[in-house]
Amino acid sequence: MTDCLFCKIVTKEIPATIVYETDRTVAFRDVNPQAPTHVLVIPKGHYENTAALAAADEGLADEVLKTAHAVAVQEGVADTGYRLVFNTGPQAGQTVFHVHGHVVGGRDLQWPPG
Ligand code: DGP
Repeated sequence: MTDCLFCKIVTKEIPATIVYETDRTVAFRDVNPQAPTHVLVIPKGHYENTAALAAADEGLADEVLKTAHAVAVQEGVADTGYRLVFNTGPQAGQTVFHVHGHVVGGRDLQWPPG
């Protein structure tokens, strides 16, 4: 999608700190981190939200999930604990409409979230 911010990170038109990549996914540091580890995991293809990702090609949602866990392992937060959050829709605070999972960890996290 031509004017999607995260599509431009995939094509490297916009710089980002990429920490992990597979054939169909990429993970990069959030520009406004909320915790010591705050990485966004996305499919390289454009899917607006979790509903679109769930309806995508077989295995893509699975690959996004596996990439998120691989990032947590790589960041050293898999054992201490981390949160994987997909804000979906305006009431959940989704601001970028290319589906992304936030991998957040490295500090105690409050529950319930705000
Ligand atoms: P959400 O509110 O769930 O749609 O989260 C969008 C996240 O995207 C937010 O935490 C900030 C991050 N973000 C926005 N623009 C950029 C950018 O240009 N680069 C990077 N690395 N992250 C961005």
